[in-house]
This record gives sequence, structure tokens and C-alpha cells, in this order.
Amino acid sequence: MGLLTTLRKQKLKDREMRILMLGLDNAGKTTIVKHILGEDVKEVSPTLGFNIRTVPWNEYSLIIWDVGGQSSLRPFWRNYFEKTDAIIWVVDATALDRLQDCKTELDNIMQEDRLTGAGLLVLVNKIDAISDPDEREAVIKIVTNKLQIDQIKNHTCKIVPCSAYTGENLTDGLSWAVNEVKNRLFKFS
Ligand code: G3D
Ligand code: MG
Repeated sequence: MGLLTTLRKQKLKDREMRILMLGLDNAGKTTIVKHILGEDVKEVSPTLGFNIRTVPWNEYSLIIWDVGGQSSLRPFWRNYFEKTDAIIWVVDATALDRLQDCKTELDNIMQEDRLTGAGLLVLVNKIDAISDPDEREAVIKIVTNKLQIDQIKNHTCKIVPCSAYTGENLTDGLSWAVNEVKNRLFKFS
């Protein structure tokens, strides 16, 4: 067992998981964290640096790093990679014209050694803005194809449509991420 795995297992014993939330600006990262914490989702302003929020999740504390996604801030993302257990990558379902930019940034993240192994949850947010189920499905397909989710090999990955406004699928998505960390770290026991 590598040193990194040992350290991560120790953290799990401490009942803490570190989750890095990234994605382009305006995707809804901060609003998602607010919803999870039961705060008013209508009051949100652009994240100029980062927010660290602690979310109690069953027997765990999830330490969520919500980092600003403006292009001027993206070079600083690398400062937050260390000790990440899971990555939540947030995509704006209503901004498909930004998917190329989104893919470029995700590709950069996926190549980062310090993030190797961390589970990847892709949240396609603002799905409440699309009422037609067929259209929703089409959007998920477009995002999956454009981001080439199926070709990501060094991370266990799941894509989930969600809404920070309604809370749809947020619990399911986060549960998946937490279980992925638990399963991965404990399979070495
Ligand atoms: P960011 O942290 O990724 O940069 P924010 O994104 O959380 O600041 O949200 C950016 C804008 O998207 C906000 O609108 C916010 O209200 C909106 N938004 C976030 N989540 C959802 C969602 O699930 N559905 C819809 N329809 N909108 C959402 P403003 O108007 O403040 O810019
Ligand atoms: Mg923000």
C-alpha cells in the first residue's frame, strides 16, 4: 500500500473527506453547496477566490473546496489539488456553447498527477431550466460525448443531471462520490 493511500485511509478514519468542486464560472458550484447546506440559493455572488464549507454527511464531514472558475482564476486551481478524495466537476446545462472551454479545462485536470485516482462526479446543473424529458436526455448525451466521459480511464466517473435550485439528484450524486471514496480506499484493507 502506498504512502498516499495510507494517509487517505487515516483521513477516512478521522471521518473526513476532501472534495474539490471545479468547473467554469457561473455553472452553479456555489449554489449547489448552498443547497446542500440548506441555505438560501437565491443569494449568491461570484466566487472571487474560494470557499471552504463543511457538510455533515452521515458519519463523515465533507470538506468542500468551492473554487472560483473565472478564466483569470483557473491557473490557481492547481493550488487546491493536494489530498483531494473526490472531484465534482459542474457543467451548466444551459450553456452548451461553452462545452469546448469546459472540455479543455477538464482535460487539464484529468492529466494532473496529484488527482490521479480521485473519483469524478460530473454534475450537469440547472437541469430545472429544461422541462422536456427528451431534451434533458439529449443534453446529457451531448455533455457526455463532448467531454468524452467514457474515455476517462484513471478516475471512476459518473455523470448526473441536477438542479441547485430544486435539489434534484444532489443527494444521489454526493452519495455516489462518498461511496466511491470509501470503496476505493477500503478495498486495500
Ligand atoms: P459558480 O459558483 O459556479 O460560479 P453560482 O455559479 O453558484 O454563482 O451561480 C451562477 C448563476 O447560476 C446564479 O445566477 C445562480 O442563481 C444560477 N444557478 C445556479 N444553480 C442553478 C440551477 O440549478 N438552476 C438555475 N436555473 N440557475 C442556477 P445569477 O443570476 O445570480 O448570476
Ligand atoms: Mg462560485
